[in-house]
Amino acid sequence: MTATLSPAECYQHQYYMSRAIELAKKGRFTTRPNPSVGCVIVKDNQIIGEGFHYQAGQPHAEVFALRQAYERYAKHLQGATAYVTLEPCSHHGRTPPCADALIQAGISRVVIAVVDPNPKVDGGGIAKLQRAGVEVITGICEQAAYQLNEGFFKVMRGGLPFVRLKIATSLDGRTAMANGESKWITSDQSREDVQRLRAQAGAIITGSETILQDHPALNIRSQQLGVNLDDIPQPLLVVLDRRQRIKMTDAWYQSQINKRPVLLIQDATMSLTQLLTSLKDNYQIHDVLVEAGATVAASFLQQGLVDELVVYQAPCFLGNSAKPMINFTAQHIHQQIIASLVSHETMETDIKLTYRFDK
Ligand code: AOF
Ligand code: ZN
Repeated sequence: MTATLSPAECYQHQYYMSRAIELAKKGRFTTRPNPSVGCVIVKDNQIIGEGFHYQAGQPHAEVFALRQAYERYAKHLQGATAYVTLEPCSHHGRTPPCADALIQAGISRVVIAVVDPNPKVDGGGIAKLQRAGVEVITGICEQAAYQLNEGFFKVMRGGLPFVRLKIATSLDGRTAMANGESKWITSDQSREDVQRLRAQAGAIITGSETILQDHPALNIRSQQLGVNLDDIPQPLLVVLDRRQRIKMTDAWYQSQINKRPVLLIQDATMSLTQLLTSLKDNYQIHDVLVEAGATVAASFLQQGLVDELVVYQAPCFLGNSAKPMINFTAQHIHQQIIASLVSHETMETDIKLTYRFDK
């Protein structure tokens, strides 16, 4: 829908939308299960209001931006343009519809990056604005806005939660010594980065072997996430325990359930697809982080359930008796699992490699 815009208009819209995307990112660890959304209000080529959604239940991005615009510019917003990274909502949820708030404020034009696929909205916000005579432009910085909330879009469009698999490995593809020792192969910066992955996830999935071997905390504890730690919901910890080796009376289990939600999967008949379906339907989870051993990692990969693989590779060799990063067997080259590298970054002594899988 940008076809009729001149290059100069396109550039202008992209400029302000980029700012709205930056604002949206400020909520990326705290809005779950809601999407991260940013909004900028522009009048006479000046930003007069900025806002972003911070937590579910709190006002949406548009409301914060309008409040700031009112404060700075009185109530005369005629002629102003609102840039929003997601279509303004049209439903009465935990908060009233943002489309109504924009109309009542007298906003003349709304520029939207991406349509909200939530069935409660899904074009309803755009229709409402247009009926009220507000000009609507969509599709500005669409890809970047989509990337803000990949899990939300995937689930709202009928898919399973977005699955990210994280593996910390040596140069020879090993994750720990045979006796379980693994602290620490990767750098401080890599481990700090994992805190970001956890803070974006509604659930962390691990296996009973990892729990019994390492007693890991698998929680968010970093003070460097740019937001108050108390505002970040601890992800649901999902433990795959088909052999029923973990007991509710275990010290580890007791220590966890006092601090965060834990889901123990002891039903051997439940498939990973059924688990992911249940996480989205019953727990409103859109993003999952798999932090597990080689067997669980292989199951997710072989079943084609991984959207993104993040590998932190440390500059060491652990040798042949150390544990492999992935546990699967293949006889023929056509049985290989192929990933596509999308980015690489250094993390002190390590490299962070991010891969996607063709679906
Ligand atoms: C917007 N602006 O900043 C956000 C939107 O329960 P509620 O009332 O918070 O509504 C949540 C839904 O609203 C969410 O699933 C998504 O469709 C939309 N999020 N919409 O206009 C915002 N965060
Ligand atoms: Zn809204």
